[in-house]
Amino acid sequence: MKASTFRALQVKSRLDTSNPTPLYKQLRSLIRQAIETGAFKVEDALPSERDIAAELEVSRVTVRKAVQDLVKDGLLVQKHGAGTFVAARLEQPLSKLTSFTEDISARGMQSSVIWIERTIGLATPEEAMALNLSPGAGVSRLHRIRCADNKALAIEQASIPQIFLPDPLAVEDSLYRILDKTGLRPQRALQRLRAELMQPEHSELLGMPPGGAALYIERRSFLPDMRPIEFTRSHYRGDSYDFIAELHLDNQKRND
Ligand code: 16G
Repeated sequence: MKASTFRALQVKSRLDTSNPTPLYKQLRSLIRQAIETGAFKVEDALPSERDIAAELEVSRVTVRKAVQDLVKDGLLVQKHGAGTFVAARLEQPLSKLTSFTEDISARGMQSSVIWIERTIGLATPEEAMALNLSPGAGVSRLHRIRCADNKALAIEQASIPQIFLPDPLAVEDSLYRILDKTGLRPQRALQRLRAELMQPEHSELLGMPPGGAALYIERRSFLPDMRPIEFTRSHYRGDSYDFIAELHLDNQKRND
């Protein structure tokens, strides 16, 4: 990307010195908009700080502060010696029942796990309800940070009936790999998504500023005989992950 891209987007004329909002914040939101609307493409290199400052007739400090904030928010990445780039977003089709490990490796990236907890406990009322267990039944709990190429993307808390996963320590990286091995791979899942603000304890674990956008996802998955096998609650960084749903016109309408 050249500094002239900023001209094409009329960034300079949209910066308003009479506005009480500091210039770096105005510039930050204009760059954010350009990324979110696709005007700045994923993995595009940003022009140098000096070129942007010259093009927009603002100080280099203004450009630096705007860029640094967007790096902190995960929209831009700085590669040592190479410059600043628009960060890649990961896309997951909502209709495929895949695992995190599979999703990430399908994109040519390396997935990894930072374990917070792997324990056995008695089902809470919420877990018992979600997993169709009697109160007090045993559950294996996996609490972990999920990373792609060492960048923390989500915090995940999975509960699996203990009868299906007697030893949570058996899961070294992929839960679905272990379930596959024991013939217990889920076949169907229900997912509920909602937007949330990143909670302070999560933002710290994901290395992003508190109060940023996050996506909460709950997955309940089932074995072919409909017994629930998994109840997982995930908090994804809102700035790095897109969930894509493919929609079809229903047959009734198609025949109208
Ligand atoms: C995904 C699933 C999660 C599942 C995990 C298994 C979503 C929102 N969640 O993260 O429910 O437990 O994959 O991944 O997609 P693994 O086999 O890599 O542990």
